[in-house]
Amino acid sequence: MLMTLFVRAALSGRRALFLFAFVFVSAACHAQGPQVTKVDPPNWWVGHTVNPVRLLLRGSHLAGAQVTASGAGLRASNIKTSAAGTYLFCDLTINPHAAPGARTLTVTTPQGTTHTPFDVLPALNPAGKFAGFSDDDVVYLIMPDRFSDGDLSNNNPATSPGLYDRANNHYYHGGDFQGIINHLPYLKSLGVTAIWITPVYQNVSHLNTRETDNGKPITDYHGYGAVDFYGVEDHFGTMASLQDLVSKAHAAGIKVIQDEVANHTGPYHPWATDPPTPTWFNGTLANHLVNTFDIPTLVDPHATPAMQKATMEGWFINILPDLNQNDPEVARYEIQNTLWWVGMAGFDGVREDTMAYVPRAFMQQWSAALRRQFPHVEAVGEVYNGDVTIPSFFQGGQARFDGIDTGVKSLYDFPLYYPIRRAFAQGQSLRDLVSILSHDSLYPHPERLMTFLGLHDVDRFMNEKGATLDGLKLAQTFLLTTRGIPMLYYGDELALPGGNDPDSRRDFPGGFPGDTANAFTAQGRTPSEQDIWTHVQTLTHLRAASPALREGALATLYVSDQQYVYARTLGTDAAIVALNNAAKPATITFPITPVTWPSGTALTDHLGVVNDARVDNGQITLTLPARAGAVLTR
Ligand SMILES: [Ca+2]
Ligand SMILES: [Ca+2]
Repeated sequence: MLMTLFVRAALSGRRALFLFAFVFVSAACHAQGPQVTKVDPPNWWVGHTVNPVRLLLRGSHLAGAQVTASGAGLRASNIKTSAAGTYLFCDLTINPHAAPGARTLTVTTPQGTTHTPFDVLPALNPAGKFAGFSDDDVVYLIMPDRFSDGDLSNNNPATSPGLYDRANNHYYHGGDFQGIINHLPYLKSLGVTAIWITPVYQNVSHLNTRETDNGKPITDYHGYGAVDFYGVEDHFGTMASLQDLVSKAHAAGIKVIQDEVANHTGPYHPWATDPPTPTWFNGTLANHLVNTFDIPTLVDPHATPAMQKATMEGWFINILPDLNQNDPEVARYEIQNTLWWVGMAGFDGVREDTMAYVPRAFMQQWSAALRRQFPHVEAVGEVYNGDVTIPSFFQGGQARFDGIDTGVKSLYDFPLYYPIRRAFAQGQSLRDLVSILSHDSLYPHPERLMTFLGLHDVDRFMNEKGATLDGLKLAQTFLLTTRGIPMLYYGDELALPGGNDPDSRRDFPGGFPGDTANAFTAQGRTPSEQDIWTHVQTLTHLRAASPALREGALATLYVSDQQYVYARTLGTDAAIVALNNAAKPATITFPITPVTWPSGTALTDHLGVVNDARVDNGQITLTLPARAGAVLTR
């Protein structure tokens, strides 16, 4: 910090002018030969489905440059340089028999030559990686900065100093990959089979003064402000520690889903002031539209492109530069970037942020490329809207009126999220849940929807009006027994409170030095935390043990304002879930068809609230306690 102040003070006066003059004169003396400061991607694989790979070099004096690759098996072609001479694109063809190893790219102009390294990697080995995810999984969302600090040495990196302050909820708190590694046994014990980690791209290394809170600058601890799509955020670790996390998660039977952003860059990305092509962004820093989030126009066959323009091309919160995927160079860069991260880290799935604001034709091209290289890797898209007719339009598996099938098989179930909150927190009718589920035929694959009761962009469940621990447990019972891929937000297994972002992103208790309680252990949890935790664990274990609860058909057996009973059936496996959302006990009778349990069958309630359930001539009569649910099997 002192050092930073000193440098700033030194640069603020006449000395800065002197330094500038020195650098300028020095560069002029060196005849302006080409310089390369960055190569995206820095490496690629032999035998990859993308061949040639398109390279983007950044530097200076690159206008008109030629590129040759030294060493066997590489050939550069289709070179294009930017007018300002700060970018060079080229195709790099990798011979299928090329030996893996270090290579050198030689960049030449009439003024000089420079060399830059490029690595050829061995063909990707899919063993134990790239597995995808499905309704057999229980997903757990982690914000790396807020989960656990396992490496104190990266809290205030020399390359991005002054951004660490646990007392400021807009600053980095020290959480990292090592913290997640340390708590893989905790996740395993909870019954988690996949983690979704928010973006790990390198974000800006200084305060963000363009996006402020009450006039105060913030940091991009959340990871959504990439300044380098090929860099790992230095507060979280390195590519090596990310690879370590993924391989240790895999060894524990836990998959890893990467969070990526194709729609925009962070405000400080170097491209924002110097784009690689004139059409790299929709608009410019000085002159662009603002995203109006008018998603309904995107599914409207009668909407004109003009009506959709601001939503598709506007800059998110007027700050984040909107990438133009209709520029083929952008599309190619972004597709390769996705394949690079999956290949490098070994991810099993990709979460696509703000998917609706990216052209559908691009999403189709992107998901096809992903599937070509990684046939099992799945993508989950964020279409932030509660109207079933809207997210369903974006789900892969079916071409829509525009002739496009996005190929993105999973989507977040925002339409089900809102009634979950209204019913189980606010005590409103359960009929709303049934009503949303009744529209499932609009989705090509309702079983692939990722269901949730909270995530990092909304208030915590416990901050919802009317929320109680019993209500949270009911919501979790529903989430983990209905159709779809259940996703848990870190800390909801402890009923962690939190209002608006960033309050909803509080540190996991026990994950950080000096924490007074450690909720990673049973001894460190309060009795009510332990109660919720055990409830979630019971449900994940039930789900793991029952194919019907994971993959079974969903059948509604009984609905009233505050009671809801449904069955999950798969072959001979079946479970019946009965929920009472009322503040008083309820006695209900319902038919069990399509479940075929014979009359007289005694049933077990795995949540321990009903102890005498029995089938009687195709019906069950149950008395449920106030605000409680039962999961019944034979
Ligand atoms: Ca740390
Ligand atoms: Ca866009």
